[in-house]
Amino acid sequence: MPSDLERAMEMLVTVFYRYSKKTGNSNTLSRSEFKQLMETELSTFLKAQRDPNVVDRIRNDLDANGDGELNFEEFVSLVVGLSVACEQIYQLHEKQEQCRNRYCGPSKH
Ligand SMILES: [Ca+2]
Ligand SMILES: [Ca+2]
Repeated sequence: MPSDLERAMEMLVTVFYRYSKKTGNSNTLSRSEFKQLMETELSTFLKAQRDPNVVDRIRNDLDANGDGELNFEEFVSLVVGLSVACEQIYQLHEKQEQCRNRYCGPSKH
């Protein structure tokens, strides 16, 4: 039975290939494949963005070797970046909880 982290890593690869296999090079995401991935898998994140060109902007940032396609390594840096942002929110939330517990006492008696 795989651990949560092992499953998460496997899912990352699975999701990447679900989109990268659609057209052209099956190991890389083209512009439209990446757009589909973002719109389907990260729709909440996308909706929070005001820049209508955010997908293209992110894609340009991620394309480290400048070949116009995103390989798995390039794609993963997006996931890492978003995970770090997510962890910061988590940390903030934890601190609020701690703060509340310390100053207002635990909510359940
Ligand atoms: Ca492809
Ligand atoms: Ca690339």
